[in-house]
Amino acid sequence: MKGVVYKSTGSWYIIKDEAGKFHNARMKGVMKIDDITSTNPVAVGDIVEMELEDNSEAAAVINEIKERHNYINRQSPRHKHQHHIVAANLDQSMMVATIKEPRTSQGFIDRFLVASEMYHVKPFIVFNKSDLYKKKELEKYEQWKAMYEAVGYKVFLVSAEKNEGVDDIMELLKDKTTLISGHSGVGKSSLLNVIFPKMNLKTGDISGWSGKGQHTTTFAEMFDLPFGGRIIDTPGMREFGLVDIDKQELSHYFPEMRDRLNNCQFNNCLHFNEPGCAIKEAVVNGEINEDRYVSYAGILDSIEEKSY
Ligand SMILES: Nc1nc2c(ncn2[C@@H]2O[C@H](COP(=O)(O)OP(=O)(O)OP(=O)(O)O)[C@@H](O)[C@H]2O)c(=O)[nH]1
Ligand SMILES: [Mg+2]
Ligand SMILES: [Zn+2]
Repeated sequence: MKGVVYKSTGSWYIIKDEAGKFHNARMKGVMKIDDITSTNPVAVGDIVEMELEDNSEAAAVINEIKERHNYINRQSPRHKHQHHIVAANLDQSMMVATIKEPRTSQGFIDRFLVASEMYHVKPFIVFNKSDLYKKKELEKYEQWKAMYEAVGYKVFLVSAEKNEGVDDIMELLKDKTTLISGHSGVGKSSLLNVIFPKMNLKTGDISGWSGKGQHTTTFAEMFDLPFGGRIIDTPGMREFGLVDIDKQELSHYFPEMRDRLNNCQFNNCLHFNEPGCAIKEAVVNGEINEDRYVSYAGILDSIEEKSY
């Protein structure tokens, strides 16, 4: 019987079958998986083949994972050399960021954008908690909006608290499978509760939330949207460690660099110290935003060269 994984705790799963019925499932003891270094072989969004156990209606065993159309992978927070598949079979990804309580760094946003580009998932960015923004934060928002829109990413300003600006996002979510990501406490679950009040997701309460990233959502979970489409809520992440990336390919995942790569003098240019570099020239001319270049350089520096 075929089904789609809606929730994964790492040891058991909730799967919706083709008739729309939900089953609790676990993995068959020994299952051959191609990516043995992953901390979670089955991820939310995966299409699986399962077998009902002992004619029981509710319990199933997963015995096959269908090939993924795409997925987003990150470094496991606990094991640096292992991967963690955030979700599979996505149409787009929504980065929820905040400029206040807490402030999301540009480095974090850019890493997430790179990961989305790498795995062919179309990202957009939502700045939440606009009700808390004063002049300084609104200026920062305008600056970021201009910078990201120039590169081709959609940017939105919303308040889940005041239910402001959310309609535009709903339009974008319709009939798509969307992954939501961002630091803990930025209001991912709160936003989903505004989009679909019946979800009634648990959100962190202000008094208990210290700003240190006490996670309220603990497992990734997918929901069907009433107006069509599916959305995946995820636990907040502190960092987004990229995996499976070479220094050489990084600039391909910055759209503003991708378009200019062919103009560099050397075809293995890392756009760092090389002469005749079209990317650095574009930064100097103001055609590439300097802050984006700084992000690029930071990520480049963090990529360990594979030793063969
Ligand atoms: N002022 C303000 N507070 C908000 C807004 N959206 C969410 N919050 C508050 O921010 C806190 C965290 O919200 P959550 O929705 O639990 O955040 P989350 O991103 O789901 O967090 P994790 O599940 O831990 O990853 C809660 O206290 C919310 O009430 C907003 O638009 N404005
Ligand atoms: Mg949450
Ligand atoms: Zn170059």
